[in-house]
Amino acid sequence: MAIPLEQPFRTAFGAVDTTHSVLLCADDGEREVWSETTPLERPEYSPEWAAGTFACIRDWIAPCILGQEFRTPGELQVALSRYKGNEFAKAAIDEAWWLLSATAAGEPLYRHIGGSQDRAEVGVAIGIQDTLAELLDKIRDAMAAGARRIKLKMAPNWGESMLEAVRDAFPDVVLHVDCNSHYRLDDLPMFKRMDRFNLAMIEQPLSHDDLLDHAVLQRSIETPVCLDESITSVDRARQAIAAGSCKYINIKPGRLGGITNSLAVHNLCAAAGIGNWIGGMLETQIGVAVGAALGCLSNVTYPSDICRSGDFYGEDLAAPELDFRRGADGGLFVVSAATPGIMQKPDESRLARWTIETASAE
Ligand code: OSB
Ligand code: MG
Repeated sequence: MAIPLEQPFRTAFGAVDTTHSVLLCADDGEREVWSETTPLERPEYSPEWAAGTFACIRDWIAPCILGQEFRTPGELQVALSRYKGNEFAKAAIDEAWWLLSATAAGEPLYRHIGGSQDRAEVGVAIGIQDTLAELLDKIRDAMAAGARRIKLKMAPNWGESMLEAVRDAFPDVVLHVDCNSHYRLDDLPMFKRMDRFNLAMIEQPLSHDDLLDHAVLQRSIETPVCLDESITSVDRARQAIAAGSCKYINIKPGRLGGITNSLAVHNLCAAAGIGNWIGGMLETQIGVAVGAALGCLSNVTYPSDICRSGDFYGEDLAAPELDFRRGADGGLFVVSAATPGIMQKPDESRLARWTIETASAE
């Protein structure tokens, strides 16, 4: 699928104006579910990209699991482990397994995966803007709409002086930056200076596949480091914790190969005193609903990037919209306790309009 965004989303790796997403419709003979995985069009965030993810599912992963029985998520993981990497591709299958399992059990997804409450706190992520005035307006709007924290994309020319202006205007807002792996250890003096901004964390400052340089950085600064891109498996999370690479790990089910690994990383972090929150990849309301279910887990201690449809889309592929609460006790999604699995499904006409390529088991 290629789904147009209302406005381009600019980050250190470039501007995204269309979400490239793979939608999977899975059927266990009795029920049908839809899952979504959104690696982006180009391999700019991670080594995966949507057309490659689609081909990987079509040519390798689907043939290896179709028609077989997987009674536990662990059995499915064993089958998927035959192929290396390609976590976004595996995520579509693993999420479908969990949605079928939740639907068969008659349980909402958040409860089926062990969520401790039916709500998930959220913040807003704001991309690189043309001017500081536009950025300050967007922060003001996001706070007024109930955001519990603000995340700003950071890049060369959109760094310390941008943060200086934001902190002048909003001294007390809970704030963090996301560097999308742009910097290197040579930039250590800048990260040391950034302690003065009292940021809640710095997300993925160094290389997308690094753990060790992040450990050096975390030892040298006060501000917590949060890893995103680097945490592509349960083993990588364990190694990051052991090395002291971060104080937070953001959980993205796509990047981690699905819900099974997301739960394992969550539990490892809870045991180690590492905070979690749920990341976003410009998903439609299907992916957002899965993120919101994960956002109900007990070790999600910081507001998540779970976006409202209108944050990025003029028209969303999927409906209904999740239930967002504003106001003093707001800034959170209340997930549906009434529907087994998740409520969200693609709209047929939008599905037809935005589909690039399809493949089916028959
Ligand atoms: O690094 O978290 C990221 C979007 C696309 C790719 C990578 C990232 C993002 C976001 C989106 O930051 C934030 C959101 O969904 O609210
Ligand atoms: Mg990130």
